[in-house]
Amino acid sequence: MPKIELLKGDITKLQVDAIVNAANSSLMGGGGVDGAIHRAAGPELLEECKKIIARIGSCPPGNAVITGAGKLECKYVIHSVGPIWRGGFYNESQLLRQAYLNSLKLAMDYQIKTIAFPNISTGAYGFPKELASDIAISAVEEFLKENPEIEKVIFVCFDEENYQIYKKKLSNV
Ligand code: AR6
Repeated sequence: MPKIELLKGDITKLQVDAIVNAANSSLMGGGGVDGAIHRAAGPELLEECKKIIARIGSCPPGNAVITGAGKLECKYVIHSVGPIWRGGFYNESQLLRQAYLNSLKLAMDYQIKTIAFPNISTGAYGFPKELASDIAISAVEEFLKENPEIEKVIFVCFDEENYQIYKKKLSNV
């Protein structure tokens, strides 16, 4: 069975152990997938995020934190902060890679077996989609090689452009 899967649609509907949120450093919610996840999960999610921020101050790009999932079908939400694209001059690629890897590390810490990612940074944060998909796929593939305990990683594409990019690149999995 392939370990990496591709889906088109709304990540909030998935029944997996964890879904990843493309959050911002404040963890206070926002638009895009972040807004959709907070709406679907209900106010509990924001309460948990507030507690984390009270403890850590902020969640910088490349980092991730984990909460419960409120009313969602999954067990956990991993809030991962991608970089804002600023022309590629500010270490954005490395930070995006870290956003994926740190999410997967948290998944390992919590014995998460199935995890779904949105296309972090490719919406409001403007990261070029082709480049972002290369980084996301290679980070996940490398991590899975070292950590076979994770059973399934799903890339969830919401927009058609990302879906077509991932479909082309994952046609061999
Ligand atoms: N399910 C899956 N993917 C989605 C959904 C959904 N329901 N809705 C949108 N997407 P964005 P970013 C896709 O902007 O670029 C927020 O305001 C969308 O098509 O959500 O990392 C945060 O609070 C795109 O491919 O996140 C931050 O301030 C992808 O999700 C900022 O935006 C990411 O787009 C983060 O920007």
